Amino acid sequence: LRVERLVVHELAMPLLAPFETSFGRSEVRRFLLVEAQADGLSGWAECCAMDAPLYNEETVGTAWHVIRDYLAPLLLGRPFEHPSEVSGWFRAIRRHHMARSALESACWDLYAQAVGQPLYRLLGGSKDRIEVGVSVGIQPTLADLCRTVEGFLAQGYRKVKVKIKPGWDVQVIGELRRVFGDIPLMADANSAYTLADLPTLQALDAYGLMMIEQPLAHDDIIDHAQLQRALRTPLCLDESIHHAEDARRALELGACRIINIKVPRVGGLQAAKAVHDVCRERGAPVWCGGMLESGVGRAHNIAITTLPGFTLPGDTSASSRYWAEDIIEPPVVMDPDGTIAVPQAPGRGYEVVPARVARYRVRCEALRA
Ligand code: OSB
Ligand code: MG
Repeated sequence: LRVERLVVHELAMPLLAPFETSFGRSEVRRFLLVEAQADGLSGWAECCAMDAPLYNEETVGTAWHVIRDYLAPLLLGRPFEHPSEVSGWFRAIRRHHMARSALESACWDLYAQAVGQPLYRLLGGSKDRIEVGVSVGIQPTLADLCRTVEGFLAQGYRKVKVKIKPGWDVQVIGELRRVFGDIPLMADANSAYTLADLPTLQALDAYGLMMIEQPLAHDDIIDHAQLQRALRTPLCLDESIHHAEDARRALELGACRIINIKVPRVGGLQAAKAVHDVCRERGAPVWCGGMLESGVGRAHNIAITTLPGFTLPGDTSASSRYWAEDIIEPPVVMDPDGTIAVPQAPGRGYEVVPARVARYRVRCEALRA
């Protein structure tokens, strides 16, 4: 296969409800879709970089630039036997993992369609259903939070992750435990704390959380190792892990016991498999994180979650948790038992609806070799 044409679409889709984390608040999700065309087929993937460089250093604008001016020229017209080759073509480019991931993941989808296999099977996955949870943003009040969590629990989500920040932490977790008892509960701080907050983080230890995600700096694994030694609750790293070597070092140092794998954060599906393998060799569970993706990114997240080391429910919630109308058909649906059925059709398994892409599109460019 060789990608003959690469179409980059920029979309702006309104979220059903604003999503607030310790680094900011989103009401409209701006993101890129890439469409890799070859032999009459289109492979699709999503670039989940956000408006502003607050989660990581990438933005919609940097991703557009790096895809258009650096990555697409390395991809277009070059033949591959298997999509596992593609990430190597981008090796000379430093970082920009979300931009790289979009192109690489689109090649996996394209290849899966060309060989008539579902993407998940091509990746070596075997589950036919995946377990999922929901990530709940910071809410205006505790009562709002409880109402929101109650609604998600009623739908069947198997894990509740709440965003925390200084001043919205111990009291919040305490209230959720008081109201909902022993539910599968975790907290994600998106790097809002330092070791000076040890007393607060130790106070969370009393609540039997499944894990605390990325409490300390985005570029740290040393302080996280010190914190992990002071807590019973497992730490999970998100922002700090960019590739399989980061995962190996973090686990060997004791900086965490669990890793959140986001395909785009680590640079693509091949890289995500490598992080998964490192964790599995060391007996560390992984789960699939999310970045408020449209159905396209969600389809890739479902596929990677079928690998055997993904033993904890991920953040891949149903389309209806984010969107009035997703851009794929069928939408991603969660069954009342908190699982999503893995599609068995060739490729990503969800059709992209062109009229809906067009409705939310704000910029588009077709690139050729
Ligand atoms: O840290 O996992 C995170 C959303 C945007 C940026 C970072 C994160 C998140 C989420 C939402 O937690 C996960 C999702 O529902 O897609
Ligand atoms: Mg996180």
